[in-house]
Amino acid sequence: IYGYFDWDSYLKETGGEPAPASAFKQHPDPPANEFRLKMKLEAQDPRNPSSTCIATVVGIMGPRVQLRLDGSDNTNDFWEMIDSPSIKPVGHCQENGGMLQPPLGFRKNPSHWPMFVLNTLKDADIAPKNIFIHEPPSPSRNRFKIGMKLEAVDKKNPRLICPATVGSVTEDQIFVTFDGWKGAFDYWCKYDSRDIFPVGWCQKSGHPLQPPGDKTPFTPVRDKLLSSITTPGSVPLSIQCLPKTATINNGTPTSSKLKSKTNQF
Ligand code: MLZ
Repeated sequence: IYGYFDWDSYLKETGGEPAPASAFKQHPDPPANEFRLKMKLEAQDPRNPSSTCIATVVGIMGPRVQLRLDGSDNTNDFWEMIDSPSIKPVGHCQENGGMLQPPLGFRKNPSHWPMFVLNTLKDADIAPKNIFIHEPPSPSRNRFKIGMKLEAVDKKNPRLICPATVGSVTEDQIFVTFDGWKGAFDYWCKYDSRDIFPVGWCQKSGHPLQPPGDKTPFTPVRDKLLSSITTPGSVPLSIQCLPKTATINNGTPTSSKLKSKTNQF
C-alpha cells in the first residue's frame, strides 16, 4: 500500500517520543475529504493573499486538495487543507462585500475577467458548502520539546508529508528537521502551523507519508569533524555546500535574530 511507513518500529530503532496530539493545530480526527476532482471553490491566491480567486480541485490526498487558480497556468498549483480558512464556497467573497480577483499571472486581458468569471462558473461543478470544514483551534501554548517526532509538509515539495524531529524550540516557534535529509529541507514555523501533524496522522487520514531519507542527520560529531578541517582563511568546500539552515541552527530563528539586532538600534 502506498506511503506506508511503520512508525512503531522506527521509533523503537531511533528512540524519540511522538509530540502529543495536543501540541498541534489539527482536528484530533482528520476530517473526511468529500471534495472531488474538478470541483470549483474560492481560494486565496497564495502569491497575492489579499486576492480571492476561483480555484479548481486538480488533486486530492487525505484531507488536502491540490488547487489550480482558474485563468492561471498549471505551474503554480498549491495544496490546502480542507479545513483551511483560505478556501471558501463559491459566493462567499461577494456575500462578504468582496470581489473575485484574477489570479497573479492571469493569462487573458484583465478587461475580460468579469466575462471569464461568468463562463468559468457556468455549468461548473461547484463544491457544496457542507464539505468545507471549520479550522481547528490553536493550542494555548507551545508544547513541543526538542527531540519530539512529528509529520511535516516538506515546503520545498509541498505534496510530500515526511517524518521529522523537533530540532529546536523558542517561545512560539519550532525548528522542523526532516529525518534522513541533512538539513536541506528544514524550516522554522509557528507551533500552531497547519503544516505539522502528530505521528500517525497520515495513516489515520489516508494521506501518503514519505519514508525518511537515507542521508545521515547532522550530529555534533560531524559538526566537530567539519570544524576541525577548517583552516583560517579558507572555507572547505564541504562547508560552502552546507544548507544555510544547518550553519545557522544555533537555536534562534533567523528572523528573530534579525529582529533583536534591529531593536538595538
Ligand atoms: N526527490 C526530492 C525529494 C526530497 C524530499 C525530501 N523531503 C524532506 C529529492 O530527492 O531531492
